[in-house]
Order: sequence, then structure tokens, then C-alpha cells
Amino acid sequence: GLPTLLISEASKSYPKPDGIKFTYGTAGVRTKGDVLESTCFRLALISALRSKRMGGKVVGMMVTASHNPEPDNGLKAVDPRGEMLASNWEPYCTEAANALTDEELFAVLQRLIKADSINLQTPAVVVYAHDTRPSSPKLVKAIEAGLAAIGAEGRNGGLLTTPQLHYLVKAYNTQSTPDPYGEPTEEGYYKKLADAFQRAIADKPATSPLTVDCANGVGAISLQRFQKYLPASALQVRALRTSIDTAGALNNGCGADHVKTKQALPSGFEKEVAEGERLCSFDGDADRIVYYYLNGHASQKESFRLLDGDRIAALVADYISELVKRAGIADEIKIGCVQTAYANGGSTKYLSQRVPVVCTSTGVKHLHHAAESFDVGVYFEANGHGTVLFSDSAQSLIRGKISSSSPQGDSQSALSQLSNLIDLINQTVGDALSDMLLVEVVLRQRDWEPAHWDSLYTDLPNKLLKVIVPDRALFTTTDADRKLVTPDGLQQEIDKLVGKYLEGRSFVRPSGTEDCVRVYAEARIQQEMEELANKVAKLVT
Ligand code: NG1
Ligand code: ZN
Repeated sequence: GLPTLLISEASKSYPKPDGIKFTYGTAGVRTKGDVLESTCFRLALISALRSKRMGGKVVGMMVTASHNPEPDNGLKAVDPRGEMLASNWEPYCTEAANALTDEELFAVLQRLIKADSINLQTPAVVVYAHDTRPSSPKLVKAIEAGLAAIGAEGRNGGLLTTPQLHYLVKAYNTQSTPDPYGEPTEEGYYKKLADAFQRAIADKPATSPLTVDCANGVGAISLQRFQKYLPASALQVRALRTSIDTAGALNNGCGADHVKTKQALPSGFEKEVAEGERLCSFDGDADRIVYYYLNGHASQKESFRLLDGDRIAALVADYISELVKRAGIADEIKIGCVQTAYANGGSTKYLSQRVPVVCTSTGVKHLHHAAESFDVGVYFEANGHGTVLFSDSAQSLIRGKISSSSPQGDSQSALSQLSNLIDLINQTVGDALSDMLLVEVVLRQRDWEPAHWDSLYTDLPNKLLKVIVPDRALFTTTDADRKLVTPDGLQQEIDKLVGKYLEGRSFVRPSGTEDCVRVYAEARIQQEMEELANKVAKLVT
């Protein structure tokens, strides 16, 4: 049975704070860092059970609150293939986190053990890592206490980005298979990316440096460590916002979320960057990236041009489609693209003319799942979280056709390049570093400046507003978040407004990560879009 005595003894140091209701949602549990210790202790128990349930495979736990402010923190569980925790386990996480007594906690665990026929004799291994937040080390201690109490083996990944932790989980579990994902170490991750990048750029040397805003977060560390594995002739990187030890600096006036939501440079960049330069921003745990550049003087607000997740999807989907055609396997490989309702209508129109496009509910797990139905599934959220999935059969087809004996014609070089991309792309989850290298490969191979990439299509003017409401649970949606079911009648009101504007589109949904409702609006004409956004926001309050 469960070692209840040991767990009870240890849990005394991790009492649940009064009056707080935790929720395990799309981004795991996320709240203020100083109230999360009990949750970390308890979710360590659940993670151990998850490992047992998966036959002793390694599972992961990541301590981070991503792009949220520095005092926040969070916890996310990772399944053996490096993916998010299966969603049918999420309610158990929520219930365990909220249990008022040890007895209640044990009742939740016993129910889970029974429902999933978990064999407690199976050993458990959990690898965990954390970002740079001041509250992170304490939370890691709580995880370790939970793992020790239930008798699970813990492996401390230390300070890592979220995608690095996902990589580690997958690498551990494929280590002794015919198709290992990579060496299960931090170094193995850097080597895999650096090797693949150098093969993918072949003999095209770096022309101009790339400036990276590291959000003053863990991405700064990873990027610096990574650079030791990559010669500067392959890629010149100028890393900015790398102050991980400055209190309050994380995500403050910088980072991918700031740039995307403000549609502006990180503060202070006006003095540090030049027109035409390639610029990009990571978020606080480096699982998102957006690019941007200035097409005029930095002092003019209109000079700022955002190259967001939608544009990365367009760039990458086009490039892979072209490679697949050149490789002569277009009939066998079906490429598709997955977006959410937040994708700009301009990008959806552009992509739909080239590949099948599907829209899913917000949340990475939905996009990831939908992308798996293609041989090559490109998924990106507009905010810059995304990756490309190659199915097992697509990978074997591509690699099986590469022949060392046949002449290095165009189809062979396209196949090799596809194979390089398979290694370069972190297929477990969105990865700012890996996505950055992917974008750099495509731009380099195409010989494109940011302005050329920008010219692929035109964005519709758009706006994303946060509206604070008394109870966001009153807002429920359908049709991939594009329509409200409740409050009653509100959707009809929105439809009426939307109909008045040229290419108007607007939708409302409750945030899964913050206590607010989000209002999105777009329209052909900037001023009309502003009007639409404000009117819909008014309807909501
Ligand atoms: P919520 O807070 O549910 O809107 C946000 C992002 C998601 C996703 C999650 C997870 C927007 C509009 N929403 O979710 O796309 O990234 O965080 O981190 O960007
Ligand atoms: Zn993130």
C-alpha cells in the first residue's frame, strides 16, 4: 500500500495554506510562489504514481510561471514522451492540491490508484527542474520531500528551461530504444541542437548577428551555455536582458509576452538596436519566442514590426512543404497546420491557401494533439509557443530514403535537410531556442531579411484585452473557443457588433491561467477594430 505514515510525517512540514483554491489547468498550477509548497509536495506524490502507472518510465515536473510576474510560480507535470500530463489526471492534481487533511489526500490518491489500476510495487522515477524565480528553490525542496516520502527516485535537472526538461524526460525514456531522442543530459540537448543547426545551415556562414531578449530569465543561462557548443561563425548572438539575479527584472518590460501583447520593443531597446536588425524575445521559461524588427527609426512607434507565432508557422510550413516537394515525397507526406482562434485572420488566409489548417481550443495540449493527426504537423500559438511534429512513419520514410550511395541531387539534399530539421526541432513542446534556430535556418537558406519574411501576408489590425469580471467561470465556450455558450444571449450581441465591421472578428473566453476574461478583436480598419474591441469589452463587464 501507500507509505501513509511516512507521507503524513513529511507532510507536516507542508501544510496547505488556508483559504486558497488551487486549480490544475492548461498551464499546470499557477499562483503566487509563496503558497505553492504544499502543492509541490502533493504533486510529487502524484507524479510518482504517474511514473508507476507508466510502468516505471521517467516523468517530469517543472517549476515555473513562464511569462507571469516574478512573485508568481507554478508547477507542470510532464508525461513519459515529453508531453503534458494526460488530461484525465488533471482533476486528481486539483483535488490533491486542495485536500484539507492527510486523510482527504490519501482518499484522492487511493481513488486514483484504483481507477488507473496502479501497481505500487513498480518503481518510480521523476526528473524535475526549475526556472530563475526566487521562490523556485524552496518549491524544489518540497518536491524532493514528496518523492522521498513515497519512495520514488528523484533526478534534479537544476536550472533549466521548460523545453529542456521535456527533452530530458523523452531522452531518458528512449535511451535504450532503437531510436534514442538524444543523450539525457543538459549537454546532450545543446549538442543535439548545435549539430543539427550546423548541418542545416551547411556552408552558409552567419551574415549578421541576431539580438535575443532573454526576458531576464532562465533562457539567458541556456543560451549562454548553448553558445559554447556553436562556433560564432555559425551564428552570432547578442544576448540582452540576461540579469537573472536582479530582483524584479524577470519578464519586466521585456520578454515574448511583453512584446506580443504591447506590440512594441522591450523597454530600452530603442537605444540598443538598429533598423533592419533581426530581433527576438524569449519568455520567462523559454518555451515561447517572437521575432520582430524595425523598418524605420526606433523613435517612431510605427517602425516596430512583429513577426509572431503565426508568421513563424507560415515561414516554417512553407519551407517544409517545399522540401517535401523537392524530396519527391509530397504524395506520401501530408503537412498540416494547427492554430487557435487567436491566430490573425491574415495568417489563416495565407496558410489555408497552402496547407490544411485546423483551429483548436486555446492550450498547448489541444494544438499538440491536433498536430499529431498529420504526417508533419506545424502548430504555433500567435503568442509564439509552438513546434513541428513529424510522425514516426514520416521520420522513417524520410530517413529511409536517404542513401549514401545515390548522387547528391536535389531530392537527396532535400531529404537530408528534412532529417536535419527533425533533429533541430524539439518535438516535445514549444522551445524558444530550438524555434529560434529553426527560423534562422529558413531565413539563411532563403537569404531573407526580416522585411521579406514580413511581406508574406498582411496582418489584420487586432487587439487582445483583459477584462476583470466577478466570476469568469460564468463564461463557457464552444467551437474551439470562438463562440460563447454562456452567459445566455451574449454571443448574439457580439455577433451583431461584429457584423458591422469589414472583416470583423471577435470572441470572448475565460483565461485558463489568469483571473480574467480575454477579449480578442480584429478588423480591416484599425479604428474600426479599436471600436469593436472596446464595444465587446463593454458587453462583457
Ligand atoms: P490563457 O490565459 O488561457 O489565455 C495563455 C495563452 C495561451 C497559452 C497559455 C499557457 C493567450 C491568449 N493565451 O492562456 O495561448 O499559451 O497561456 O501558457 O496567449
Ligand atoms: Zn512559457
